[in-house]
Amino acid sequence: MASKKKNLSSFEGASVTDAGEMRIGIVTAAWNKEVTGSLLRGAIKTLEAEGVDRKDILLYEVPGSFELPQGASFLIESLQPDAVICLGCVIQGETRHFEFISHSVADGCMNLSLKTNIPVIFGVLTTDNHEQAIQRAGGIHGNKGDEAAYTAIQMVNMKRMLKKKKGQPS
Ligand code: RBF
Repeated sequence: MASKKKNLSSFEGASVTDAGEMRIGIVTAAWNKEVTGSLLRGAIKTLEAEGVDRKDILLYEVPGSFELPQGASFLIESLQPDAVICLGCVIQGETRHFEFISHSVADGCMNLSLKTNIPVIFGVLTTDNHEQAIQRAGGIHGNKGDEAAYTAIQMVNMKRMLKKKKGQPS
């Protein structure tokens, strides 16, 4: 369960600066669109509120969560954004697809981010049922799309700060 401290959409202590200079890609899975659409609206709203220009938010859709890492990879290769947010919703069903898909997407996002050194943010809900997903996409547990957007900005910020520091005498 998301505690208030862990819930970044209500985390005011985050040192978020300079988002006006950022280009952020968002790849959204079409599966469970009611949920992923809410995640997407939350992410866009947060990026804009933090100063990212609407034209610098690059929106793309893939069929399902399994395709998110490859969609993010295509986006990075073609458009070189500062970060990519992957949004999806995988709901536990009767089959083991849930685990295969969830693990593949998590590993895919991590591997891509380490390979490219571009933050690839894991904004994928993995829930037992539809109701739990709704509550994390603008319901009582906040909106994980907002959190993914804050995370993207914070990671780009960190990369830029360290890059600047590298050029300075210690
Ligand atoms: N994609 C999702 O984003 N969320 C799901 O809950 C989901 N469940 C799936 C269940 C089954 C049995 C299958 C075959 C696919 C599912 N997918 C789901 C789609 C998957 O991410 C991918 O788009 C397809 O498997 C095609 O590669």
